[in-house]
Amino acid sequence: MEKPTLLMTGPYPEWELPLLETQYHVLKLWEQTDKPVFIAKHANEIRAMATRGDLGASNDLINALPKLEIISFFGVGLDAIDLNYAKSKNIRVTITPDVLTSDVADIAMGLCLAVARNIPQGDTHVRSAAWGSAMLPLATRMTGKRMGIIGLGNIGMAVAKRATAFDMPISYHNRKKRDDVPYAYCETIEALAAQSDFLVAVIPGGPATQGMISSAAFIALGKNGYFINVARGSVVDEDALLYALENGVIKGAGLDVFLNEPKPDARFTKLSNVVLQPHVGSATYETRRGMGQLVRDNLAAHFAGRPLISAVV
Ligand code: 8YV
Repeated sequence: MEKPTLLMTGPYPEWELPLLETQYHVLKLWEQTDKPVFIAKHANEIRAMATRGDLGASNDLINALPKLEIISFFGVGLDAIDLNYAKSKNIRVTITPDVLTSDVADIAMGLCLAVARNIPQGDTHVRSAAWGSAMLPLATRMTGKRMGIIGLGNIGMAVAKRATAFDMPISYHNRKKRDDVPYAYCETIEALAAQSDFLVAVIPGGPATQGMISSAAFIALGKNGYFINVARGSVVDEDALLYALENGVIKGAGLDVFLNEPKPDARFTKLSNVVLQPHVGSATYETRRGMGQLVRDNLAAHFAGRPLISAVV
């Protein structure tokens, strides 16, 4: 039987391509100089798309592919696709949940510790041979401080589990109060911020959460509070965050995501009270292997006529 044609919007870890190529005729969109011409040429053969959270699938791209049946995301973020549009075109959409939960929660905790305990500064201190001649400023304890989680989904729960081991009392904000957790619920982000020392964002991006964490939240978090973002840059009013960091409205931030990736606002790099990461929440061998496997398993299920494993549409 002829292999179905799969359009990849961007590269996956290098081991994935040969695995995909055993099952599909793979087209590499990112290598094309004239993408619209390339799409037009292959429009009638492309039955599947493998994309990433950051690249998504625009309505224009979906519209240009009349034979498209399934879009498989390497990631869980769905802010770069219009799900209703995909649904209206009868296109299935899958994501890679669960396999990345622990790693994203781990990086959230790592950022909390890194910014509060000045880990990057300590590293620089040793490397620069300043140890012995200059003193590092004292850091802030994390154990026992109040943890506030914006978005108590799977990743939020994994953050709560880790924070519990740090003896942190936990509060959260969600669209709806959860009846199955022992944590304190706050109806607004500002109320949550007011009772947090570490405020961690793990909500999905997209229009519904755009700029949701605003200056009012930073004022409520206060001058001893830390803001951590492992969700999407879009969930924060980034100017308000920069203002808060530059003017001591909050103490510091640990950021894995930004509004403009991969070229975040340069003002972040001038600040000494932030720890910055290049969107690596899920970037471990273990998780990326799990994500690749789940993309392939969903595609295989689709073409075998079996139920999809992790479909959102
Ligand atoms: C990935 C992510 O970095 O799952 C998501 O939404 O942001 C991350 O896991 C991304 O999808 C890989 O490109």
